[in-house]
Amino acid sequence: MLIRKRQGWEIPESQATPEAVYHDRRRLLKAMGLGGIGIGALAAGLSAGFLTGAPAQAAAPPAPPADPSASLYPAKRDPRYTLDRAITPAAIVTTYNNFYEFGTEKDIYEAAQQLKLRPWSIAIDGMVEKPFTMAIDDLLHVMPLEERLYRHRCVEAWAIAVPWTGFPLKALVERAKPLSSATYVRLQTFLNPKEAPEQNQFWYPWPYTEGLTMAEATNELAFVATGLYGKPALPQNGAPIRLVVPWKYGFKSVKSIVRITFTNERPKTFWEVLGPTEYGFWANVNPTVPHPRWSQATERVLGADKRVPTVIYNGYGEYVAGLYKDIKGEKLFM
Ligand SMILES: Nc1nc2c(c(=O)[nH]1)N[C@H]1C(S)=C(S)[C@@H](COP(=O)(O)O)O[C@H]1N2
Ligand SMILES: [Mo]
Repeated sequence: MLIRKRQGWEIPESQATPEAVYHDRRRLLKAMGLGGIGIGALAAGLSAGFLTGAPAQAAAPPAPPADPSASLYPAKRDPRYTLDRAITPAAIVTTYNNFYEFGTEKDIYEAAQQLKLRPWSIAIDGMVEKPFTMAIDDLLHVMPLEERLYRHRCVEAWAIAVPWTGFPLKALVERAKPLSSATYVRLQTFLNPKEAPEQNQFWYPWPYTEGLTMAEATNELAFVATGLYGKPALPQNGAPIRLVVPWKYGFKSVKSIVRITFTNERPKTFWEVLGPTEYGFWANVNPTVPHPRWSQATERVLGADKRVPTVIYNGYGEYVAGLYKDIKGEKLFM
């Protein structure tokens, strides 16, 4: 966001393929590998496979390990959360991403496949009765999984609408048993430069860190996503577990979380450290408060080829406006 030079929201129309592509992504990838034999490889691949008598399948890439949580999806949709727009095609949401650990452009989805999703565990620590660590699959089995349709508004003024699967952050906070003295929760992404090459760039304050007040974290809208489009999440979208806080700019929705810390100090967040005059702790969506370098009045709806007016709290004011009514002297909208 800070260092981008071109308009990354210009998504080529060719990427706007139907949702079915996502639903069959693994099979598609496999088919593409096999397709190499059928098409291009009639030149190259034949020598490797056919001429030596090896089966054609030998040229296919190894299938990714089956996701152990796959049977939990799809979860029942929670009808309380409705959209004012169409769900964005999955092919866009899974190929147009911000995930700086894998690069600063929008096309990191291939690089992100290096992220190993198992084993994965989440540490709960800080001001809690008793710190603990939990394996993702154990957590998934005790949390109340549901599907919610949420709008997402990036600070860069593009927007998507996504069917997330996950559970309310509040359920995890309750399980963590924070002390009454805890006033903030800090959420951190993994740190592994071997899998995430951009984490070798020392000028970034890795690991990516975000934070919420306890009141925000226990608001019913604050969601922890473990899947999308009725399937386990993919690495590029922050698998296996990410935050989704749809009334705030997208950078608050920290991906691929490994640690959740309860504290009485306001967390210093990744983007706030990098650009304190442009990105703050609160980052609530507000069309009337421009970013120092661009307007926030409208947003580009990916896949719909149009701009629409941005709405305060991204349209979720009825849930969250009350959180801020008594807060004075804070930059709530950056
Ligand atoms: N760890 C981590 N989390 C992150 C980011 C990131 O670069 N690293 N980018 C954020 C930003 S700016 C946005 S808009 C959303 C994008 O989520 P999506 O790619 O799943 O749409 O992830 C957020 N979470
Ligand atoms: Mo963003």
